[in-house]
Amino acid sequence: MAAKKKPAKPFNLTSTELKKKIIHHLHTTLGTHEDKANDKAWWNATCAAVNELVFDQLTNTQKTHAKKDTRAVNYLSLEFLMGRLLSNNLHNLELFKEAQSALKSLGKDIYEVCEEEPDMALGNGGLGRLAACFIDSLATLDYPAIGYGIHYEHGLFRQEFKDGHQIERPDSWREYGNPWEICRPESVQEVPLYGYVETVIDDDGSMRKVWHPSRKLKGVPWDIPIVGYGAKLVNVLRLWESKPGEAFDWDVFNAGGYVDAQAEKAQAETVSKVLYPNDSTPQGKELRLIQQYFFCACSVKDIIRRFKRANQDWSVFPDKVAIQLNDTHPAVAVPELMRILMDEEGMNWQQAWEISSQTFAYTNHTLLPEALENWPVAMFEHVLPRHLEIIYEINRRFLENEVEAKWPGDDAMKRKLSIIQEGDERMVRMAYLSVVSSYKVNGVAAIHTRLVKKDLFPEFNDLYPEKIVNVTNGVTPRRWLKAANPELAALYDDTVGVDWPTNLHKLKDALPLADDAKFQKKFMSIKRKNKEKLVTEIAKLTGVEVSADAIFDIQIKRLHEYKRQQLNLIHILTLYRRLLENPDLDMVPRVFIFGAKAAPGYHMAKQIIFALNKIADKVNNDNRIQDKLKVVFMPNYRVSLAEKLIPAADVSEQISTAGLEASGTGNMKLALNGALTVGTLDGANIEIAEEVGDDNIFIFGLDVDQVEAVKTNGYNPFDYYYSNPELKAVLDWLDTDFFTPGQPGALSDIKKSLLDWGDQYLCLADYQSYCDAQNEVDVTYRDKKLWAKKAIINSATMGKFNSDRSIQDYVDTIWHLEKCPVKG
Ligand code: HBZ
Repeated sequence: MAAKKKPAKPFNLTSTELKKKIIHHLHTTLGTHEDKANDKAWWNATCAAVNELVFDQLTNTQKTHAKKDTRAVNYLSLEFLMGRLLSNNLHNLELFKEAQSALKSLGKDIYEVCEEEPDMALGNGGLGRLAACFIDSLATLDYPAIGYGIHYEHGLFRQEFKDGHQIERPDSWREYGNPWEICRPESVQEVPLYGYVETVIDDDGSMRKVWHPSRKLKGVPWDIPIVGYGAKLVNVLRLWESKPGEAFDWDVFNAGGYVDAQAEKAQAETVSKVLYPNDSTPQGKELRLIQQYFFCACSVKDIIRRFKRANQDWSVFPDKVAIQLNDTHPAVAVPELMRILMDEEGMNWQQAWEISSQTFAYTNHTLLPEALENWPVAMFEHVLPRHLEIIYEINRRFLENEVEAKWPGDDAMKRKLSIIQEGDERMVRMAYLSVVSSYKVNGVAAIHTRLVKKDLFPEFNDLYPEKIVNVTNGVTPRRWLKAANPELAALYDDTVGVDWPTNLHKLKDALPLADDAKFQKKFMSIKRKNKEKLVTEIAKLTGVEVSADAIFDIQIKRLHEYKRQQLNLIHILTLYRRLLENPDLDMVPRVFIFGAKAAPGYHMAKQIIFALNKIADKVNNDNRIQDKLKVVFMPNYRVSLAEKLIPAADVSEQISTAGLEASGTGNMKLALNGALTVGTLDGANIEIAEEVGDDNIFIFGLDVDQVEAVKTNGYNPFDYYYSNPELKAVLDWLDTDFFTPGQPGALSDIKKSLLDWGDQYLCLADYQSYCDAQNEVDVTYRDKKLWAKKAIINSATMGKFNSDRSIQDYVDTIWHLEKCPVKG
C-alpha cells in the first residue's frame, strides 16, 4: 500500500469556515436566507465563497506575472468547451470534501447543488474541449498563459428529440448572470471593419497604407479565472463580447432614429450572439469571418497592450509572446498583427514579418478536405480590405522567394501552393496561410501528424522539413477522473498515493494488482455503482429501463459519418435480427448508449439520430428478446453528461474510418475510467493500443494503408452486400416500415448512403470485422476476472494521455516557456 503523503493544501479552510462563507454570501450576495433559498441560490452562494479564494490568487498571479514579465502563451481559440466549473474549482482548490460537508450540514447535497450549474458549452466538440483541458494544465504546471475566445451569448444548441428527430433549442448559459466571470471595461478594444484602403505618399516620398473602416465594434472582455490544481496559479480565460463601437450613431439616435440606432446596436451585438454549430464543414458566412476577426483583433491588441506595459523594444516580442492558433479559425490574427506592426507601429515589411513569423504556431485538427477553411476573396476584401492586401503580399513573397527557390520555374507548383486558390470563385486558403506564417505546425496524434506531412501538406513539409511536429492530445485527469469518478479516484489514492492527479503515470503502480482478486473486486464494484447511477439517469432522461448487469457499450461524440455511428447501428440491427430468429440466443445482455449532436444542416447525421431513436423504440419495447438488447440515445450530450456516462462505460466505441479521426480524446477519458476500447487503428487509438497492449483492446477493420489501397482499387460496397447475407438482411430491413410503422422508406437514406451513394466511409468493408470484434467483447465479458484485469490495465496505463504531458510537449517543442510559480 502506497504511503499517504498528503501535501499541504492551498487553503487551510475547515468545512465550518467554508460554511460561514457560504451563508455569508447567501445573505449578502444573493439577498436571501437559509429558509427560502433554493438549490440555485445555494449554488450561487457556494460559487461566491469559492471566488473569494480564487480572485485573491488571481490577483497574486497577475502581480507576479507582470513583475517577472516571463514569456507567455496566448491560446487563441474560437471555442472553449468548459462545462461546469464549481466542482472542478473545488477539486483544484482541494476543498471539495470541505464543501461537501459544509453543504451537508446545511441540509444540501453537493452533487445536487452542482447540478444547478448550466454548462458553459462554448464549443462544438473535441477541439473546444481540448482547449479547456489545456488551460487547466497550463495553470496546473505554473505556465503563464491566457486563453482568448468569444463570449457567446448562446453556446452550442440544446438538443431535444421530437418523434425521434433532433430539434435545436437555444442554449442560454448566462441568462441570469454567471458567477465565474468578471467584466473588465478598462480593457475594452475597438474593432474596425469594412471600408477601403488609401495609399498615402508622405513628404519624404515614403508610402503607407491607411485603412478607413466604415464600421467599428467594441470588444468587451469577460475574464474567467482558471484555477490550476493545487491553486498555485490562476490564469485567465478572456472572452470578448461585441458591442456597438464609439462610432455608434448617436446623432441618428438623437434625431429621432431610435429604431435605426437600436437596429445598428443589435447588429453589433450579433457578432458574439451565437456559436456556429458546425464541427467540420465551415459555412463561409460573413458573420463567421467577422466573429473570427473580431476576437483576433481584440486579442492581438490586448497582447500588444500587455507587451508594451513592460517592453519598449519590439524585437523582443517573439521572446515574450507565443500565439497558438487552435486550428485555422484564428488565422486572421496573422495579417492583423502585420497590419498593426506596419500601419500603426511604422515598421517595414521585413521588420514586421521577422516578428510575426516567429510568434505564431498552428495546430491542425483535421484531414477532412471539406473541413479546411477557405474564404471567398470577394467577401474577405469587402470585410477586411487591408488584411487581404497583406495576405496577397505574404503570398507573393512566399511564391516568388521560397517556392521559386525550391522549384524554379514551376508554375504548376506555385498554383498548387498559393494561399489564393484560383478558379471561378477565388478563395483564401486559411490552412496555407497558417502554415506559411507559423514557425511550427502540429498534428494532434502520431498518425495524424504523419498524414499531415504525407497527404495534407507534403510540399510544405519538403520546403520546411522541421516545421511540422507532433503533439499527441491529452485530457485533464482532474476533471475526467478525480471529479467525475470520485470513488475510483479514492481507490487510486489508497493504492498508488495521492499525487497521481499531477503525475498520471503513477497509476501504473496499480498494475501488479490487475490480477489481484481483492483489487479487482474493488475496482469493478466502483464500476458497478457508477453503472447503477447511470441506470437512474437513463430512466430519468429517456424513460428506458436498463439493467446494470448488461454490458454498457457507449459511443459519445459528435454525429458524423466518418465517426461511423451508422456502423454501430447496423451491428445493433444484426444482434436484434439474431435475437428475433433465436430469442434464446446466448449473449451477454448489452445496452448500447449514444450521445451525439448533429450539425443542424447535416441531413445524414440527423437521419442517423432519427434511425437510432426509432430502432431504440422498437428494440426496447420488444418483449421477445428478454431485455438482452437495449438502445438508449441520451439527449443533449454535453460535458456534464459525459461526466456521468464515462465512469459507467464498459465498452468505448472508437470506430472511425482509419485516417479520419485526427486523435479523439473521448477514447482517452473512457479508457482512463476502465472502459475497453472497440476501435480502429486511427488517431490516438493507435497510441492507446501501444500503452494498454494488444490483448487489452479490441482492434478491428482496415488500417490507413488498407483504406488507401481499397480506395485506389475501386471500392464497391455492393460486393459486401451481396456476399454477406446477414449484412444484406439488415440493410434491406431499413427499407421496410418495421421501425417506422406506416412510413416505409423513412430510414432508406441510411441504406442508400451505404450502397448507392458509395459508402464513402467504408462501413461495409469493416462490417464483418466489427461484428467479430463485438463477439470477442461478448466472450471476454463472460470471464469476469479477465474483464476486470483488462479494465484495470486500461485505466492504469493512461498516464501518457494526461493533458499535462501534452502541454509539456508544446512547451518543449513549440512554446519554450518557463514556469512562473506564484506564492500564496
Ligand atoms: O479535434 C477534433 C478532431 O476531430 C478530433 O479527432 C481531435 O481529437 C480534436 C482535438 O484535437 N476536431 C474538432 O473538434 N473540430 C471542431 O470542433 C470544429 C469546429 C468548428 C469548425 C471546424 C471544426 O469550423
